[in-house]
Amino acid sequence: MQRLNTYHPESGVALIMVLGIVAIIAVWASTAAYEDMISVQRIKNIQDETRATMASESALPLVRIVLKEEYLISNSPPIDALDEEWAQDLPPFPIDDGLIAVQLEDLNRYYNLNDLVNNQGVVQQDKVKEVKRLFSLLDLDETLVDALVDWMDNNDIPYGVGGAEDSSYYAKDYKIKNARLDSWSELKLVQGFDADTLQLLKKVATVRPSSGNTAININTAAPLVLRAIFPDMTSMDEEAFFENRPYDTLTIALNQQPWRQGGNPSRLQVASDAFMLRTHAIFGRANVREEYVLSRNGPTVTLLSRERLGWQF
Ligand SMILES: [Ca+2]
Ligand SMILES: [Ca+2]
Repeated sequence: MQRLNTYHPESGVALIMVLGIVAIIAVWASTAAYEDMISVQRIKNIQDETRATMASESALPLVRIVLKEEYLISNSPPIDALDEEWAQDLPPFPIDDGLIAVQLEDLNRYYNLNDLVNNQGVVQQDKVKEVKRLFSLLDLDETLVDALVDWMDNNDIPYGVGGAEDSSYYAKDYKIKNARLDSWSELKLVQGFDADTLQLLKKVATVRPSSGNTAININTAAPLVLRAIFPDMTSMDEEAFFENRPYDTLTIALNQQPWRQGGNPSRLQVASDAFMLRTHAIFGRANVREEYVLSRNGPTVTLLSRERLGWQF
């Protein structure tokens, strides 16, 4: 009679090996499935990011057409004002299964901080006075302007009481620039310019290529900008001036305004020649925000710069 349950050590080893192999296969299978899932998600993310970038880019030709048309139908001489079509807020609109938001504003409403120095990198005292007034109107420390002047001016001599030349940046992993700003985000590198300062400043100032005397459009000028240029202009004067916008000519706008004394109107205009296009495209988990700076010369619109503000998955 054959005995049941006879112990065979070889079959025990075989069983352990089989169990081991099964376990390894199970781990491999779950890892492979996980990696497949990651790969699929990665491809999906890349697709979403590409579609978001393309959606952002598609706003550019559209805005070129709007700006060109606006110029062609405008008065002669042309004016740009806040009641015109290009200046209206648009709600975000869907494209396929994504969403794009577009905002267009002229940059001539803001004070160009690059005007603080001239094309040779020498400080312009009249502009420093204006920018300090702007800081003061915003309740910001006006000695910050000294550090900004030093960031841009071509010498190593600290300017004013808040001056900060290269020696102030020894602890940083970058050196002082001694040249004009290339972008708004560069301001973060300047001593004393924290996030709160930039947030306030963004309401009145911009950073763009400068001739040293960047034009400001009185028809779109942001609150406080004209008051920085005209020290005698009160908040009530500003309110009254804004109520009567748009103005067809500077002569009409400034005629018999008592506050025009003491200010320099040489850079004021009634039209704009630079625009900022902001886009925000959302596709799946891709979130693309970009800023395009455009210049307009007559009906010709040229892209000056493009900056990606960040995206996330
Ligand atoms: Ca200096
Ligand atoms: Ca300097």
